[in-house]
Amino acid sequence: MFGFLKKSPIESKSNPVEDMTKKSGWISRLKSGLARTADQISDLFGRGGKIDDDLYEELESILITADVGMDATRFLLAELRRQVKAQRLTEALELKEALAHDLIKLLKPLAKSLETDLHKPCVIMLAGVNGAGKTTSIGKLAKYFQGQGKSVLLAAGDTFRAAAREQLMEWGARNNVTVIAQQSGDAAAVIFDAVQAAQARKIDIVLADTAGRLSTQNHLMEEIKKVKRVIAKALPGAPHEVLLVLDANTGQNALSQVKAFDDALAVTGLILTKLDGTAKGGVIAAIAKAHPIPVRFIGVGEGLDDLRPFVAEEFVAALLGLDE
Ligand SMILES: Nc1nc2c(ncn2[C@@H]2O[C@H](COP(=O)(O)OP(=O)(O)OP(=O)(O)O)[C@@H](O)[C@H]2O)c(=O)[nH]1
Ligand SMILES: [Mg+2]
Repeated sequence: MFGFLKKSPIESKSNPVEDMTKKSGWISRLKSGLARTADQISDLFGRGGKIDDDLYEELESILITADVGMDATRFLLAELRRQVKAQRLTEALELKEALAHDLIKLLKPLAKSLETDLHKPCVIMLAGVNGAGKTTSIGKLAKYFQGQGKSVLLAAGDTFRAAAREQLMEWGARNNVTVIAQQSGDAAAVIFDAVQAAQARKIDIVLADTAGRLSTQNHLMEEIKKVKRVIAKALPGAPHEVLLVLDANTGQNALSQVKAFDDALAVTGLILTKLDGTAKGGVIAAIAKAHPIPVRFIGVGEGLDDLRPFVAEEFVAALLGLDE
């Protein structure tokens, strides 16, 4: 019934046996990350029975607890009631199936993959609050793009802490890619140099790290806007992608981060990290409803392979605990 899980694009080139192992590892991590929500859904619908007001009410509270948020929850419930009426559904399990379809419909528009072939170098800038997973995601993205046969260069644009530069250098060494860094200097200057170096060396992709900041820190938001303007001076049209990195554990707060960073930087894509932890995952639905921006990648761990493109069907299956 729910056999809609698709093959992820990253696996298209390699060995099929290896792919199956990697894929099942990925799915099981995602599933265990979202298990809290999936367990509640399974408990609710596992009882079977008929569709009634209690079922709707319990579903509403599960969705809100799962960080789906009031707006998206109300929207989903209204959609479900409409379908139940139109299709004359009566069984709880039919409601679960309708929920899966509605969630996929809501999330599918966010599953747009990042196109890096249109520009050379394609300059990708990462932003987000402190500790969201920017630097770690850059490490994983370097591996991901190299896996597609692309050359990558990293820009150590977090110039606030020496440790941040070293952290990026380490990811660079692990992936065997060049990291452009300066002992001192500002973020804009470092990334400007990196873009020029990438042009000179005919590199395909530049990944630019930036320091974590809260959207309420006005001077830091001004600083990152300047970083973006300076990148455009090094290469007109760049940055080609502004990725906002969100920690899935921040729940509804992620939505305010999306709004604030989008206002400041015109964010073109999101990365949702730490879906392997205690995250409830529903915030993607809240974002899809209130402020839709493509979710380019999701992260389910600290390892190099723990980042993949967002696939709506795969995500919904994990969130609702559906069988493949
Ligand atoms: N479990 C888990 N941990 C992650 C994931 N992504 C990042 N982390 C961890 O989160 C912590 C912060 O990650 P960083 O990449 O340093 O975050 P950052 O956004 O660069 O942080 P600042 O530069 O301080 O703003 C590290 O301990 C990472 O290993 C993920 O998908 N899952
Ligand atoms: Mg960092």
